[in-house]
Amino acid sequence: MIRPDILVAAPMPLAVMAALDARFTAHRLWELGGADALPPTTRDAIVGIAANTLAGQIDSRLFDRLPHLQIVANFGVGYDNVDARAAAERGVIVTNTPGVLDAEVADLTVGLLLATIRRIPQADRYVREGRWATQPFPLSATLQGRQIGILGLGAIGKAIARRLAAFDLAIAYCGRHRQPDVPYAYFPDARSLAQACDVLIVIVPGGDATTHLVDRPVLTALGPQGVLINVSRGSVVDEEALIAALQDGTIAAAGLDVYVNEPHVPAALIAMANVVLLPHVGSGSVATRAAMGQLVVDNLIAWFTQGKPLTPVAESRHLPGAV
Ligand code: 8YV
Repeated sequence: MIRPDILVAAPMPLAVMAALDARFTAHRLWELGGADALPPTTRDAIVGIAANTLAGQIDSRLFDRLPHLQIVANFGVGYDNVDARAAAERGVIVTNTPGVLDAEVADLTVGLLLATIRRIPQADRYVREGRWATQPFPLSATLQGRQIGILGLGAIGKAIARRLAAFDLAIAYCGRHRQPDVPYAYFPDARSLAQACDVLIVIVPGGDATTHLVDRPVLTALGPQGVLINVSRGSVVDEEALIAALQDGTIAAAGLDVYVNEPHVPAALIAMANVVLLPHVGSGSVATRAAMGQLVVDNLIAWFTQGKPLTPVAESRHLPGAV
């Protein structure tokens, strides 16, 4: 088989890099000094990109430099790092990694929620600092009796809802449409959902349509017992409004896996005792990252051998080969 030239935008798990090297001529962007440094012969040869949410924007600027690009296979279910509309205009297919990480992210979300409300990391620090012998750890708030609001009831949102239903909690959701086949209460916008709940779990896709969906009025509606959990994208929450809301008691606590300017976390959040901060690890187990990487490889192979990607994103589905 010919070995198509692909650009790997950021390092992938080692086994995934090996699988890419086995089937493709894989150009490592981080070793080449960035897109502008690519020699013209390489640019002309590249027909695919293995992208990663960590690797910056894959957009028209890059597409302009790669005249023979056919497919962008993204390592991640979210693909706000890829301008999928601009890609479609050029006939370039975009794929993502749905399905293989839903359970992992949902598990982590439940863990982060419990950690935030029961103050598990703070309790761990308390023991390590030798403070238990002096005074018992202060009692925490409770998860029990809470009204859970899920902002974005896609596959991961549903996996979170199923898990929290097993905790005997009332669940409501907000999304673009009411879903007739789910047993949870529906609210048409983030503010009315927050008004009805005291836990708000953010799991909508990132991008322009959801930027600052959670703003000051939504946080005010969540209320002084309110807990915000964000496992989607930092851009969905107005980070400054969140910091102010945590500082002045508008809401009680937050558990965050994502931030506006990753990997930089605002010093104001780090300084607060009522937040639990994770370094974007929702899908971050060895097994799940391997499954995501395999799906990136399989999408590229399916495209170049059969002209048919496995998991094209919505913006690509009208393109030849994607249906
Ligand atoms: C990242 C994610 O892809 O799937 C997503 O949308 O945010 C993550 O799984 C992962 O952190 C690798 O960059």
